Parts: sequence; C-alpha cells; structure tokens
Amino acid sequence: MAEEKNIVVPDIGDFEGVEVIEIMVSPGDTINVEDPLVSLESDKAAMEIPSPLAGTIREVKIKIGDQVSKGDLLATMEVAAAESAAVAHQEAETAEPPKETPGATEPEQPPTPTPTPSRTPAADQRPPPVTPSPIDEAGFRKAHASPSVRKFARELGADLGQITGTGKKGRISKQDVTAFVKRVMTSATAGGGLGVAPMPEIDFSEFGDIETQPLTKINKLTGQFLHRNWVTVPHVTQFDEADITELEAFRRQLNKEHKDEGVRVTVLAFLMKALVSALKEYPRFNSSLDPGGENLVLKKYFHIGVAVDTPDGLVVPVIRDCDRKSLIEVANELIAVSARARAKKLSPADLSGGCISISSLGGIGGTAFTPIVNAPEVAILGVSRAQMRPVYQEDGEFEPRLILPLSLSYDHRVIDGADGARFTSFLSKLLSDTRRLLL
Ligand code: CAO
Repeated sequence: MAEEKNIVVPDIGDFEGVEVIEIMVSPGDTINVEDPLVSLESDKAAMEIPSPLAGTIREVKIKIGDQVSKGDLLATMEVAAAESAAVAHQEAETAEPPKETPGATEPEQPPTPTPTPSRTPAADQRPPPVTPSPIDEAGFRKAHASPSVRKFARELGADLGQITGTGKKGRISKQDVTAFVKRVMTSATAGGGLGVAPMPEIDFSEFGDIETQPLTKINKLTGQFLHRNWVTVPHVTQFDEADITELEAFRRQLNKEHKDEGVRVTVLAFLMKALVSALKEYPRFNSSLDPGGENLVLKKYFHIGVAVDTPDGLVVPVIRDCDRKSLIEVANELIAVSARARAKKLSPADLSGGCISISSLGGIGGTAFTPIVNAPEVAILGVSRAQMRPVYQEDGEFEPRLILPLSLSYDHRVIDGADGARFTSFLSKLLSDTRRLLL
C-alpha cells in the first residue's frame, strides 16, 4: 500500500535561511533513494539535498529563491509501505547531512569508476561517439550532480542527462563534464561532424620497445588532405589491364635512340599522353564539382599531377599542358619535376592546377591498389608493376605478353560506373596500340 510522506530539509549544519537555487524534481517524477531533489546555496557553500527514499513526488512545496532551514517541508512523496517504515526510521535518526561544496567549487576528488560488467575493456577505452545536441531539461534535472557541476555544464552547454557519472552512485563530477565535452569536440573534428569514435589513447610502451618520430610537415598536410578526400568523396575503384608488350619494345628503342641526349622515357610518360586522349574522349573526368555541389566545372586544359615519393613524404607536382607537349618533353619534365620534388624545390605553382593525377607504383611492385582521389579532381589513375603473362591468342596459342595493371579511382558523384569502365577500356586500348596515341 502507498503512503504519503513529507520530505524535509535535513540537518544542514549551522546554515539558516539557505536559498533554493535549483529544483530537480516535479510532481509525478519517480525517484530513487539518493536522487537529488533540490540544490541550496548560501554565501559560503552550495549543497544538494538527496532523497531519503524512493517513490513518486506528489507535490513540490518550495520554489526557486525560497529560503529554507532544517525541518522545512520540501515536497510530499508517495512511497510504498515498506519504504515508509524506512522513512520513519530515517526521520527518527535525522537524515544524513548533505554533502557540501564550499564556495560552490567541486572538490578535487579522483572519480571512482563505476564498474559496468556488460562493457568490454575495448569499449571502455573507446566511449561511444557523441554529437552536440540541445540540452534535454528533464534529463538535465534528473542527473546526479552538484550545483557547481550543473553550473559548469550549463556554461559549456553540456547535457548532464547524456553524461555517465563516474562518482559514487553515478554522481557526475566536473571531470566527467570535461571528458564529455572533449569527446564531443574530438568526434566533431576527427570525423568532420560524422560522429566517429575517437581513437583510443594507448601507451604502446606497455607492450614492448618503441621509438617516437615526429611527422614531417608534408606528412601532416598530406594526411589532412587524404583524410578529407577519403571521407568526403564517394570512391569507386575500377581495375583493368593493358597489354603494353609493343609499347615496352617501342620505349626501349626510343631510349636507345636518344641515349646520348640523356633522354629516359618511362611507362609513366606514355600513360600521361594516353590520359590526355582519354580526358578528351571523356570530358567529365577532366572536371571538378563546384564547392556548392550544384555545377560541374569542365576544364579545357590538360594538366596532370604525378604522385612523387620523397624522403619527406608524398607530393603531387603538376605537369602542365601535356596535350601540347611531345612524349619526350613530358618524359623530360617528369624527370625534372621529380628531382625538384625530392630536393624540396617545388614552388606552389608546381603543385596547383591539376586535372587528374597518376600514382605510379610500377617501379616498386604490387598488382593493384585503390588510390585516393586528389579532390577537387574527380579521378586518379593508379598503376602497378607490369608483368609478363601467358595470354591466350586467337590462333589457340598462348603468348608471353607484358600486362600493365590499372586501378582507376573516381568520384562516384560525378562519374558513373559504366563511364569508369569505358574510361579504363579506352586507356587500355590506347596503351596496347601506341599508334592510337597519334589519333
Ligand atoms: N611496370 C613495370 N616497370 C615500371 C613501371 C610499371 N608500371 N613503372 C615504372 N617502371 C620502371 C620504369 O620504366 C623504370 O625502368 P627503366 O629503368 O628500365 O627505365 C623503373 O621502373 C623505375 O622507374 P621510376 O620510378 O624511376 O620512374 P617512373 O617514371 O615510373 O616514376 C615517379 C617516377 C616520380 C612517379 C616515381 O619515382 C615515384 O616516386 N613513384 C612513387 C609514387 C607514389 O609514391 N605513389 C603512391 C601515392 S599514394 O601513397
């Protein structure tokens, strides 16, 4: 059977006429023992009055700004009969004085972690992502926190209702609020507002010897660009291959013929010329989305970026007007620009204005990879190492052919899958029959 009980101000020490600054409950609220009911604040201290019992609030008897002293009626509560007996006992014993927070400052206590058995250690290291949202007043009121922590949370716009307290009985400390705000900020910046979970901070030296090396300026800048492009561009990678047996024979012959002039034509120079033809055939690959995402800007020039691996990190210098340069001019410029990149002598002009990029790992190895689009460009061609393979011929024989793997990543907002496949097929045909490059 339910009974109505009076909840009064317990012994609050020598304080008389203390002001009510916050009321955390309303009629109809179901509360547990120790749930905060009201906050009081004198000129010396702030304190929270916890509920001595569990039940449902029937009536709140005070309002914000009231001055209360020991024994004043705060609220009436409907409690179960068993609870009621406990109250009688508690009232006789005098309720435990509430905890004070002198000068409205949270005491610097290390929070006591509350074990939550259902969570794994990994989950504990990586709290769930939180996204900024307006404060839910009901949840905020019910949260178990001192007035100073409430004030602090309000100043930062942190919703106490979303914070899990690490103190006794889930009490929220100032540190909990700070950790929550930090998590919101990290989620927002790390994921560009995607609400991804922050990386756990791990001390790797716990597991073995380590060495910490600072990232270079190029590493950091490249990292930022790649991350932005990875999360903002919907990527698709189209794989294809080209038979470059004839191209390779021609390349070797060319290099022999121009040996005395110091000319060195690599597969990359052919790829750049082939890309120009492919861009002319498929102009959407030579475009950028405008920042508003409303228009496609089609470019009438043919500047090609080439990823160059340097001791300080990856850079992508641009070779301009590849349509107006001969194969040998492109090859020479490639050698010059990659030397400048490795000597850290690139100018800002060298690094801007690209239409499409090539990432060639062919000189190193590998069979295929998925390059990241160098936005605002809309496509990047990845090239892996050419390999001699037996290829079935129409006459029923297998012939050794040099096969070059191509990996074209593109921005699916601009380029359809069918066009992606058409583009690489076109490139493949060009590279398989270099005469077509003349067309
Ligand atoms: N298949 C087979 N052989 C290849 C090849 C391929 N796909 N690509 C290049 N080669 C050959 C070259 O023809 C050259 O052979 P020769 O000595 O017989 O002429 C040799 O490998 C070395 O080439 P290279 O790497 O010196 O020259 P390149 O024009 O192919 O590339 C450059 C120039 C600057 C792109 C390259 O040196 C480089 O830095 N590559 C790394 C790019 C990179 O890091 N990309 C990753 C970006 S994403 O993280």
